[in-house]
Amino acid sequence: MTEDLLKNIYSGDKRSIAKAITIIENDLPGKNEILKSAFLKSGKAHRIGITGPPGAGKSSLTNCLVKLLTDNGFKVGVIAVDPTSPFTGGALLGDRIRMQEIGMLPGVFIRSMATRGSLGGLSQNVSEACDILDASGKDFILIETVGVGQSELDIAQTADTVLVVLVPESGDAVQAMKAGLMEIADIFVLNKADRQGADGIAATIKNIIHLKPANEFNWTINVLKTISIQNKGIEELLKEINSHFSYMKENGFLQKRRKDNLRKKIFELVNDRLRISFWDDKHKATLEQNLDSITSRKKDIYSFVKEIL
Ligand SMILES: Nc1nc2c(ncn2[C@@H]2O[C@H](COP(=O)(O)OP(=O)(O)O)[C@@H](O)[C@H]2O)c(=O)[nH]1
Ligand SMILES: [Mg+2]
Repeated sequence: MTEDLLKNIYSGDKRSIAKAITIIENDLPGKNEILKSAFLKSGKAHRIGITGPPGAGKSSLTNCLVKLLTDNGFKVGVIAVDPTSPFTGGALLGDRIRMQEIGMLPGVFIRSMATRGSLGGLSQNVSEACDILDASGKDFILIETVGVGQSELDIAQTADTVLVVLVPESGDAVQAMKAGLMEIADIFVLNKADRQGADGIAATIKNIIHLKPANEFNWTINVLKTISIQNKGIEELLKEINSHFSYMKENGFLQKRRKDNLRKKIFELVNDRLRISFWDDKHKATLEQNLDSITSRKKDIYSFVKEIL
């Protein structure tokens, strides 16, 4: 059964891809077999992280890029990590409608992954979904995340190329710096360049880039202006994205970056497995038996930790 599913995924069948991602998200039977097989088939796609503050135009830009890429004959996968509002419990309707439209294009697969309060398992799920899309033959995978929390930055960093999207609003660049977005950007996109002050903010961002020491890859970070609602600046942006990928590949940096990402992922997986297997009923009971004497300071926590380990 899983074998058939895998075969259909590798032929690019949308429903099978969707099914596989659901199996991964919900930890359903077959998950391991799918992941193992897909991992070995992946590694060909160019993964692009698109991050930035809410409302900057990440979804609009994603749409423009998907259209341009499909026009050029490429197959594209999109993973959108939607902000889950605690009040509505869902992504913005406008985003969803736009996403559905491009999802109809041939060769395009779109998937939203909800944050569901905790981000813990999310970054694993997202990178696993990317492996499925990669194995299904997508040339490009776009990962849209809101750049606010550490885990969301981690998701963006599983990409080969990271776009940080900002808008010409006062304080935006400063906010982005505080949120750690400056550190992960390979390309800055100043979207909503139709608004006032775009040139000023672009200059500010350029100044900030120059103040920073060059990163290990010595890549020149550029600031590109776009107006995604008018489809302006998108071709130039794609050119820059492709230049970055070529640069990374030709200098052996892509291999290095992917190695670093995989090392991190393996650490995470081992930590998770150890934690889960360690806290079995026996160890939980031992903890409960000792908590009273620890709370009343008859026993110190450090000796207990050593003991239980
Ligand atoms: N004026 C202007 N508005 C834009 C532009 N790009 C996106 N928007 C609007 O900004 C809002 C947020 O865009 P969206 O793509 O959902 O942002 P996201 O939250 O970063 O994904 C939407 O109402 C868009 O129509 C642009 O280039 N110029
Ligand atoms: Mg969005």
